[in-house]
Amino acid sequence: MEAVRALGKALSCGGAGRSPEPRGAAAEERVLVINTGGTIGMVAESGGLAPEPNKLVKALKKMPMLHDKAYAQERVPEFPDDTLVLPLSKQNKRIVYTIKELSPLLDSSNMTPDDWAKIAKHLQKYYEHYDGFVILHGTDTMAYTASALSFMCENLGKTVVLTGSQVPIYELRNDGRANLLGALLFAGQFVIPEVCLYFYHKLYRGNRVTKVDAGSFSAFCSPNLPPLANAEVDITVNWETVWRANTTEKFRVHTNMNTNVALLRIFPGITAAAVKAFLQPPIEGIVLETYGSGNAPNNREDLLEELKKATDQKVVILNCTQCLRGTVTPVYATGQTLTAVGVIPGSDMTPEAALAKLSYVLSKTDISWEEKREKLGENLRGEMTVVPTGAKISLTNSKFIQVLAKFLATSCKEELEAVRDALIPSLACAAANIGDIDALKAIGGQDGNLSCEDYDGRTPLHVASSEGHLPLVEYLLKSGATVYAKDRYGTTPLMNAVKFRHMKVIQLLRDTGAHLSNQDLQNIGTELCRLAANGDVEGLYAWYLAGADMEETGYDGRTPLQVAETKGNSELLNFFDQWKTKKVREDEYA
Ligand code: ASN
Repeated sequence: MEAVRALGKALSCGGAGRSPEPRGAAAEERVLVINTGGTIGMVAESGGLAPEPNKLVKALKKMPMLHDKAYAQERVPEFPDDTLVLPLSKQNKRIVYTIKELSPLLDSSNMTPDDWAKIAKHLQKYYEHYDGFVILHGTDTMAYTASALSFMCENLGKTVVLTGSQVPIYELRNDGRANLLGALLFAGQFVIPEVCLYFYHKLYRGNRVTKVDAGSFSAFCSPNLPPLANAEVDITVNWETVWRANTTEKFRVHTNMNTNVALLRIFPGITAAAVKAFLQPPIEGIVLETYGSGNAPNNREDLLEELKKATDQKVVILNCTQCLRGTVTPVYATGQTLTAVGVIPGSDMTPEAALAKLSYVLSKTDISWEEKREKLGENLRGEMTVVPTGAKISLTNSKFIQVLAKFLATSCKEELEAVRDALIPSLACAAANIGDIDALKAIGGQDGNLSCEDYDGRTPLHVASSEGHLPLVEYLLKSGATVYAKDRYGTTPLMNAVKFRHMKVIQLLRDTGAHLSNQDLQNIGTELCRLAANGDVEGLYAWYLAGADMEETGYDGRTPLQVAETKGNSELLNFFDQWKTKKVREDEYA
């Protein structure tokens, strides 16, 4: 928390004595850029293109589209050296971004699971300090890293975007500038709580992409899932596709991936000896890349026998198609035979995602081998399609919207969609206001996004937190509502719960990863001293639960405890006594 506050002070209006940000000024969002290497920051050397350390920040500072020098100099003289700021966005936001360069910078062909763990640990370390994250990465293995991070990041609630380029950013014609800018805008302006990959105007789900072109700016494709967002003339986010953790658990990273996994591509004439050699210990799991909709020869007893022997010995085999697009289905006898020897159908996962999932699931020590097999068939991070295609819920199935639409005399699908988009935020906030879970369920069931914002940027979670509707807050969180939503004043659901002193809601939001921001902590010492001066124990307890530091000093340099001591209020002193011994009793204040 100290670090957040230090950064907050450095980036705020210039420290003590300066007037606060003028009313109506753009909101500042903080993004951490983790530079791992890749072509984006490479220079030509005698041995070919290679990453060059300590060069990127200096170069970016000279690019007006990626750094607003005047703003940086005028508003924040203490701007740290590694921190840059984008020009004002169309959405009236300032994205302040800090670049952390990993050492050594790597061509992504040199990356290993240890490097994924290094990135994940950085995400964990700085998670509460930034609104979103960008990872600069080489394109060659970006799909592998994106897939791996999607599993390693558990209960993710913030936007993580991997990007890079095909041509170094230092060259006149390059794709690095646009890719970095797009990634920063997504990470800073939207809460898309996924590990995403941004490339050539499109934001993809990271575990759905594969590199398909070595010589084009459009290097990636997401064959089985449309992009999460398109950055064309306008930025459009496909909110209904966005994957959400649906949990009340805090963000954490899982880094000890199992490396005894491999990819095996079937081909006509593959020998049983080759398969046997491949499946020897220490191998614990393989992704079998099969033909078409998951087929392998069913007239090759020798091959099937090797596969059966391996699954009997608890080697996990996951079936994915060699085709770029499509899914594993039990249509053919040649596919069904594989299931019969214990191979798990992998739906429409990319081989990159399947390998990462295998590595992640096999590394879990708290579940049995049977449970691991089960997990591999489940959709853990949106990496596979579980709803049969064609069964997509369509707007015309929605009774509720139809009734409204009829009332409004609309007729075509586009009109219905427009009606839905316009009404859902208000309806969802109204339902949250009266604590009506059934109404919210009905809205959610209409394809409604329960993180939708009303005209003031307020989400149902803001409203439910203000009202203290605990079961509804829990329902929203489990339905994927984000704890990091900010309304137009920069207020989060946590601050709403603090303001209206709903202790159980504060606790639940904190458990889900909510934390106080720099904005919330400005003048916190003075606020705590004011509460102490008023003998307002409940107010102090609410801030305490939200994570505020009770030792903050007020404008006159006194701590809340010192103020309490001069007041001599016994309830207040009792609270501080409990706080000192780290034993604040919930039942007394909640
Ligand atoms: N070899 C480079 C890398 O993956 C390719 C690139 O970034 N375009 O690091």
